[in-house]
Amino acid sequence: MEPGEPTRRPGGARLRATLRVLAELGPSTAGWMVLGSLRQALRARAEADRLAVPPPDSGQGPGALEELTEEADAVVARFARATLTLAFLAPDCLLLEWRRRAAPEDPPPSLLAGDRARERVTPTRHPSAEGVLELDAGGPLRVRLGADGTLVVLDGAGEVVRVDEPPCWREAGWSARWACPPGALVTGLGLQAGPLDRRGRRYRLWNLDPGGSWGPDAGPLYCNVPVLLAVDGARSLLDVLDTSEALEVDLRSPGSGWVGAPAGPLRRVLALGRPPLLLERLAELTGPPALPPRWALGYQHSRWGFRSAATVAGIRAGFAACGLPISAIHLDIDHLAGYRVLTADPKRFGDLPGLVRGLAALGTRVVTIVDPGVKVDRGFGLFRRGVAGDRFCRTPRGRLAIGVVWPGRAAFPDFADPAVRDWWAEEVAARLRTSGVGGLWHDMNEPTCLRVGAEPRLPLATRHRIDGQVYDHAALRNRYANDMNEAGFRGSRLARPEARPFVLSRSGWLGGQRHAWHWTGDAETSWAGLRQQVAAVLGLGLSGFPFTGSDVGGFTADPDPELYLRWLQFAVFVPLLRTHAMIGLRPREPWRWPEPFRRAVASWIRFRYRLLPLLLGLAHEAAEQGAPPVRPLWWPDGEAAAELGDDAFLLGDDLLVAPVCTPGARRRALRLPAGRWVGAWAGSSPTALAGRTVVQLGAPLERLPLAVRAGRILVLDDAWADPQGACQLEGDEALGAEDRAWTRGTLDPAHVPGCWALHCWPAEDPEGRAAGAEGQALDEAGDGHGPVRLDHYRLAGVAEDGTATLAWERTGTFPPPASVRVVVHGWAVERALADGRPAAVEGGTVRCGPFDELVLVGLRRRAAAPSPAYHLD
Ligand code: NBV
Repeated sequence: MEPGEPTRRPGGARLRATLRVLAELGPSTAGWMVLGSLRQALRARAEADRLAVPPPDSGQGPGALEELTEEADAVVARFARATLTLAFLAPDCLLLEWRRRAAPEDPPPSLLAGDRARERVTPTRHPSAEGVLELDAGGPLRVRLGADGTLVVLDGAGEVVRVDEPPCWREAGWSARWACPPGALVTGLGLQAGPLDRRGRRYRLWNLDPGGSWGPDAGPLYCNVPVLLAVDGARSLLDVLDTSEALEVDLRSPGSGWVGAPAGPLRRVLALGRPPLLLERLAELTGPPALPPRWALGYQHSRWGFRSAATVAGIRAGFAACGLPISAIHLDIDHLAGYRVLTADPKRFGDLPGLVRGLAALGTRVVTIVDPGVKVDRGFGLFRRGVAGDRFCRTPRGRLAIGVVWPGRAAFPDFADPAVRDWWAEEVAARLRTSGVGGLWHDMNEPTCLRVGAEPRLPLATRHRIDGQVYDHAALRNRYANDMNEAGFRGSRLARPEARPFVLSRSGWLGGQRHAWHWTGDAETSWAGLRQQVAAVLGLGLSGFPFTGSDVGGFTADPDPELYLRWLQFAVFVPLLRTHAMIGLRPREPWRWPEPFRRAVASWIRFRYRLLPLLLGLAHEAAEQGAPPVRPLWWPDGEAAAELGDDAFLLGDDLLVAPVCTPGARRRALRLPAGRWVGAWAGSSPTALAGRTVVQLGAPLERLPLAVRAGRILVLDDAWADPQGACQLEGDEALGAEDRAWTRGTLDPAHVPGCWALHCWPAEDPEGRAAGAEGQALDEAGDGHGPVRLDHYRLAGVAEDGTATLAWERTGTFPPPASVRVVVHGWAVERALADGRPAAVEGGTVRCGPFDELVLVGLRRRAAAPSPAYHLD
C-alpha cells in the first residue's frame, strides 16, 4: 500500500459496505428489496419514456410572433404556438415564462417562494433595430426580443451577455439552447462530482442516492439545484430554472449551453451583476436561508453504529477528559426501535430524554436521524395515524405506495401536500417535546428505496397531491426533500418556538436552504474524495446553499491518520463540521488517533471554537444576504474566475484557506487572488504577498496554509486558543492557562465568550509602516431571536512616534464581552490607553474591557524570525 492511502481502498470498501448493509437489512427486507427491484425492472421502459428529454432542436419552436401586449407590469409576446411573458422583478432581474398555447400545462406551483418573486418593476419598452423590442427596468439588465422568440440579454453598455434561442417542444418535453462567452466560468447546479467550473460536462438534475459512496466521477447525486451562475465580473449572470422536473443540462461545448426537461414549465429568472448581488437575488427569489443556532457551528460528532446510550455518554465523557468541546452527537438509524422513525430502541436507548438532558447540561445537543419511510406496521402508531389521515403517497390505483428501506416495507408521507406537512410537523414536535432532542438529521430523503440494479426510488407513477391537485413522482421527486425539511423545521419551531431549528438534510433542490443544512452524503474516503469536497461545498454555496459540509474522514472506509487530519483541517473552515462514518469502521474520536495526530486533532477542534465569532457573523450574512460563508477565490468581484481554481477558498472575504489534499505533502502551490495576503499562523513571514501570483505555501502536517487579507481585523474567541497546540497565532504566548475555557472546566461551547480578541493584520504602506486595518463583527445570544450587536473596528496607521488608535463603534443592544484582547500581528505594543485609562499589556498584546478608543503606544515590529515551515514564498 502507498503511504497515505486510505487503509482500505474505495473499491473494497464498496463491497464491504454492501455486505454490511445486507447484514443490517436481514433476509426479509433483502427479499422485499429484490422483489421491488424486479418490479421496477418491468416498469423500466415506461419510466424511461416519462423521463425522456427531447434532444436539442427537436420538435417545434414557438412559431411566428403574432401579438405583443403589455399587461400589469409584464410584456406578453404571443407566438403562433406559444406565449412568452417577460416581467422585471428588479431592475437587474427578469422572469421569463414560456407556455404552449395548444397544450397549456398545469404545472405544480412555483418554487420561487421568496418575496422578490412577487415584486414587479414596470419595464420601459425601447424600439429595437435588431429585434421587435428591447426592454429594461432602469437597471443594468436589458433584453431584446426577436420575431422568432430569440432573447438577447444585454448589459447596461449594450454588450451581449447571452443569446437564448427560441425553445422547442416535443410531446410534453422542452429544450432550450443559449450562446454565451466561452471564457466565463459556469457554476451552480448544487452538489455535483467534478470541478466547480461545470463547463465540459453534461448533468442530470435528478436527486438520487449514488449507492453508499461517491467520488469525482459520480452522478447524479442527492442534491441537485437548477441554478446556473456564469461568472464574468459585473456581467455575471444567474439563471434559475423554476421546475422540479428532472433536467438535463449540457455544458460540453464551449460558448454554448443547453437545458431540457421531460415535461413541466419553462420558467426561468435571469439576474445580472456581480456574484454577491446574484446570490442575494437567489435568496430573495427562493427564500432566505434560516439563521442557525450557534451550537450548530461547533464540532458535531457522529457515526453509524453508536449502539447504546452508554456508548454515547462514554463518548461525551471522552471529550471532557481531553478538554475538548463538542456541540452535538448524532444518533444514526441504530438508535431506532426496529428502524421505526421517531422512536428509540427501548433497550439500548431506554431513557433517551435522560441521555439528552445529561448531554445538554454539558452543552452538547443530541441530533437524531429521521428517514421519510414509515414502517408498514399496524402496531406502529405513526403508521396508523398516517393511514387514518391519508398522509401517504399512493399508487395510481389508490393503494399505498410502498418502498423497501431500513425498516422493510415502508410508506412515504406525501410531503408535497401542505396538510401532510402540518401533520408531520405535529408528529415531530411531539417527539421533540418528549425526547428533548435538539436537531433533526434527514437522511434517505431523495427519497431512496433500496434496490439492486435499478434506480433506488419510488415508481415514477406514484401520486402526490398539492391542494387536491394530483402530480406524479417524476414531477415532484426533486422537491420531496425540501418539503420534508420544511415540515421538520416547522415541527422544531412548534416544539421550541424560542429556539432556532437545526435540520440537516442529504437531499435538496431549489430553495432547500430555507429550512435545512446539507451534507454531501456518502463521500468516498480517499484523497481524491477529500479534494472533491472543496469544490462540492463551494458549488453548493454558489447554488444558494450556504450551510454545508462533508463527513470528516469520508464515509466509506477507514482513513489513515494523515487523511483524517487533513480532512479535519479543511472542515474546520466549513459551516458543517461533523465527523461521520459507515457502520463497521474504526471509531474516529479524537483520542483514537496515534500521536502526533491526536494532539493535532484536538488543537483543530479547539481552533474551530476560536473561529465561532467569525462563523456566527457569516451565518448572519448568509441569512440576510444569501452570501455563502465558504467563497471562491474570485469572490466578490467575479474577475478572472476561470483562472483561480477550486482547490482553495475564502472563509468570508478575508481568510484564505488552502486545504492539503495530497498524501505526504508539506508544501502546496496556490494562485493568490487579487489583494495582499499575510500568513495567519505564528511563525509566518510578516511580509504580505501580492495577489495574482503563484506562491508555494508551507504546509507542515499539523497546519494547512492559512492567510489573511492585509488590512483586516478578525474577531476570534481566544478562550479556545491552544498556545501549545498545532494552531498557534502570534500573541498566543501571552495567554495563560486561566484564559482557556477548557482548563477552567468551561466545556459548554455555548458559553458567552470570555475573551473576545481583535486580531489586526495591518496593511503596510510603501515605507513598510503599518497602514491600518478594519473589520466588522456581530454578536448575539447564539439562539432565539434576541438582540444583536454590530461592531465596526478601525485601526489607524502607525504614526511616526509609534502610536496608533483603534476605534470600536457599536450598534445594537446585545452587550459587549466583558474583556477583550487586542493583537496587532507583526507588531508588539508597549503601553495602551483604553478611553484614557491604562490597559494591561502582556507580551506585546493588550487586554482591557470594551472601549470606544484604544491608543496603542510604542508599537514596534516583533523580532521573531519567521519559521521556514510556514514561510510563504
Ligand atoms: O443511516 C445510515 C446511513 C448514514 O449513516 C449515512 O450518513 C447516509 O448518507 N445512510 C446513508 C443509509 C445507508 C447508506 C448505505
